[in-house]
Amino acid sequence: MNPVARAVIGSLGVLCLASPALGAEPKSTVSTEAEPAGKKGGAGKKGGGAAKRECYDFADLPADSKFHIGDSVNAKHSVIALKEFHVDKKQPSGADQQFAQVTNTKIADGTAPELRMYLINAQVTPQAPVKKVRLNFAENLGGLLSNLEVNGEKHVVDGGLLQANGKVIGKSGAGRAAIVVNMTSTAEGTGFNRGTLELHATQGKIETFSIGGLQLFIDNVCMTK
Ligand SMILES: [Ca+2]
Repeated sequence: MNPVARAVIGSLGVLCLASPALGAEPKSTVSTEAEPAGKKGGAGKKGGGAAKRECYDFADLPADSKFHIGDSVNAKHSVIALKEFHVDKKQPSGADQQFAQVTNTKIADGTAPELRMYLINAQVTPQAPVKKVRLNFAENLGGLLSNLEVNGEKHVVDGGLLQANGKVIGKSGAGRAAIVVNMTSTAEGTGFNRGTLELHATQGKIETFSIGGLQLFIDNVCMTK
């Protein structure tokens, strides 16, 4: 675990919010897998230097678990800290009801459960800095306002996460990352736009990243060292 993650845990002291079973590393919850074949030519190799992708799918958290600003979640390969959402760069939302909740749904096109966020940010600190991040998201058309952060550089994204596609963000001392957003389906009858968000380090590595929204679902948070 890197010092940043340790500091987060130490300062919050709520590593295992849900149950002691969180430490049991249920197999269904996390996975470590090789990058898809063709990317590095090393799929399936173990310990041979091939890039490993580690994913978290929220399956070890009890349904309906609710988290608020200041809480943190042990996500096996990372720590997820719940942080204040900003409506613009200098203005926190200040809402009373901001929360994140484990819901038994798959609105983000992942596997139930997933994490629903309402006016809150999930800041992910990988155990060790990573080169690439990929996650599923679904954003509610009723309020297309999002926050993104890489290595401490925060951005407010208005009009849907697709607006951030192609941007490069991140404090240069730690590293910067290019944002790649692919929309996989539109709101057609559901009220949600769905897609994947990727971060590709262009300089240094990704030490922290955040995503949040007015009403945003995320799942399958995958990271490649
Ligand atoms: Ca899931």
